[in-house]
Amino acid sequence: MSEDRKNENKKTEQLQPFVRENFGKPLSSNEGVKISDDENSLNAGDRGPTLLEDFLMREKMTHFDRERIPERVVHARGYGAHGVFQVYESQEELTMAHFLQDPNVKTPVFLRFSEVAGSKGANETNRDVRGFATKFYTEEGIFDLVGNNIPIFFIQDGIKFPDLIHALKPEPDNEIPQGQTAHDTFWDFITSNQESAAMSIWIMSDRTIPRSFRMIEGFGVHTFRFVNKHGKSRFVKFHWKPLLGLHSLVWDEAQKLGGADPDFHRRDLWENIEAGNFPEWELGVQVIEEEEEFKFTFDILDATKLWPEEIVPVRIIGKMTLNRNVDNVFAETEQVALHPGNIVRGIDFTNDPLLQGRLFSYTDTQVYRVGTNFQQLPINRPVCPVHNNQRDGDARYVIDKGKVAYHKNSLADNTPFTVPGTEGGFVTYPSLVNGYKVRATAPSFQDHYSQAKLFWNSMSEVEKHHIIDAYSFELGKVNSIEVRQKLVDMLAHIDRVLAVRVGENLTLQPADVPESPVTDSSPALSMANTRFLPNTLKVGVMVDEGFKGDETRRILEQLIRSGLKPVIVSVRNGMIRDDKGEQWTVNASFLTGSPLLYDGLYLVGSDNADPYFNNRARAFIVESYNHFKPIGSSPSGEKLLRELGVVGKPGVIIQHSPDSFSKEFTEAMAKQRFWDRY
Ligand code: HDE
Repeated sequence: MSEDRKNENKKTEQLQPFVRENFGKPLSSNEGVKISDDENSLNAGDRGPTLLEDFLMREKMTHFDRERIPERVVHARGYGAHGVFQVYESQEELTMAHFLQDPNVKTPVFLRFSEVAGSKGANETNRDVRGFATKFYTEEGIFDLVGNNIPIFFIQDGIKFPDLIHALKPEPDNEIPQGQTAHDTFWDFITSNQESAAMSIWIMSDRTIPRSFRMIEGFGVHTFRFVNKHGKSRFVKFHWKPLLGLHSLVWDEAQKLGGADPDFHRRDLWENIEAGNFPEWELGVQVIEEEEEFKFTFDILDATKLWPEEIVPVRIIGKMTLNRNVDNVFAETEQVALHPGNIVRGIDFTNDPLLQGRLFSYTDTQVYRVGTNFQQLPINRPVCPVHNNQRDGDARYVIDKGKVAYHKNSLADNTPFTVPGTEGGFVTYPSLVNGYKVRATAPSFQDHYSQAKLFWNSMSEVEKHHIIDAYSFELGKVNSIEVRQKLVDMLAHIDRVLAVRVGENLTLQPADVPESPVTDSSPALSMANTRFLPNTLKVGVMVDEGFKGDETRRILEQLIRSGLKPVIVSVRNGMIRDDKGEQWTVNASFLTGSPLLYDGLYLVGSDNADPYFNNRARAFIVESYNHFKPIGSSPSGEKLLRELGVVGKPGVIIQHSPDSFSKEFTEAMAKQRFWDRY
């Protein structure tokens, strides 16, 4: 086996001793005693009381009673998968990080996506920032890039994080609403902390209602450092760009999906990895030279600011592929302990005050939530050797040999020994720090509206419309008129038109305040400029008894070849016959399926479709049409589309010849939404 292959398999192999296969094995207690009866407690007589000596029942119950660990305070709802990362070419000019040197090295990764606000059981399609947290198991230790799908953050100093989260979470008196920002305390916090202005407009954009985890961007958010082997440091920001492009749901769809499939995102990720459609992201870096730190109109250490790609280009340096689902969600996804403080040689921190706050919080939370020895759990263990003098603590797994557990010693030749920086030891970059001890925000952190305006200027008309609707929805759910007014006034600092349009929906006038003078835009921020592909999009194919089998098969084969995933939908689950009497498997009935679950519909129908079929197909089409999705139809279904008055509308494609239909329909699916329908 080649060296690279060994490297790639290391994490998988390392997990193997911990993976227990229970299938076909005898039942035993945790102490290894084989169990003869697991359905009856030990009772005094078959109608008598249970005996305290029933050690098997007591073991089962005490373990069950402790099955939950505290959920994460934030990002509780999450889902993860394993994969690999590979750099395209050596980055030694920039960094000595081992995993960024050799394009042949495949570094194992674990990626956990999450929602910030919702608790562990929340709907997955709520409007929310998504966590995008990657653990790299490098040869020189663990590097965690614990980011979000939005490049900036709400606040500038970590000390405000508990306040933000208290305002964001369900209100404590009635614990309403779950996993949502549309309530008084959240918007009270935003409007009382104007540094959140730019983040507020990002979260009102379509980015917070993604179509799929596979179609979101990831950002490290903070400014880190890259340090090369000559000790030269540069400022760096990390980006993840999805190869499937950046795509979102529409708001009405996202809300309804909460009911149709609360597990929409995890199901999508799980199913695609199981089917071998491995999601991929390219890693990009923006780099600023040390000497250029003060060259920009924004402070590069302020986490409420991004570095526009048009000013500081993103260099693509490698690719991550997710290729394996977990074996057990609790053991892996729930127990994974990510921490922005986990860095390796070649990467270092900056004085970004938000990052500094995070460096304390994450280990603290892991020790409380998972336990002192959380780093020894299989999902958290590095792939390289670990030797030190830390000992004991609850649930210690590793058995350290020998009597010496201290540095410096002579009894064990002073081992484990320290490693100088020149030989691979971690050495902190010696950045200069001087100043008075103060509790203060830098004056260069005070501009809160320029980048909010930049984002607004960069949006397409459709995106602007969605942002106005989103603010109007959220504020409409806020009871306090004062808070509503404060938000409309905050928007007036960003853009007058935005403030007036939101204000109109709430019968409020924006205050007369100075508007940001920024006229620039950053095309890279608009989702309209992403890539559009048909790959892995789902087509609901509605068929009724006696449908044209040969023609449908030919079309579906062409759709599948172009990457689409047909789902056969019909009146009932099980099987259905075509016009030749051949049996087809039905994947979903009108009852178990939903137009919300498909990216487009193809109405095959049949020449003699029954009234119930037509009735349900009509409802599916109306819903998909209202969500701007492509709709295709065979000649048998055309009559129904005519009745609905949608023939000739954008993205509605009637089949004249099977081949040209497949091509046209695939193109429409790749486009995904037809905003010009109304
Ligand atoms: Fe976090 N954050 N955070 N955060 N965060 C946690 O750590 C915290 C911040 C992010 O999939 C917690 O293990 C503070 C920014 C992700 O397991 C906790 C501050 C960004 C995840 C915590 C921030 C994030 C977390 C909860 C302000 C984007 C989920 C449980 C200084 C760059 C990781 C845990 C996973 C999780 C604290 C700000 C992203 C409580 C104090 C900025 C993706 O430690």
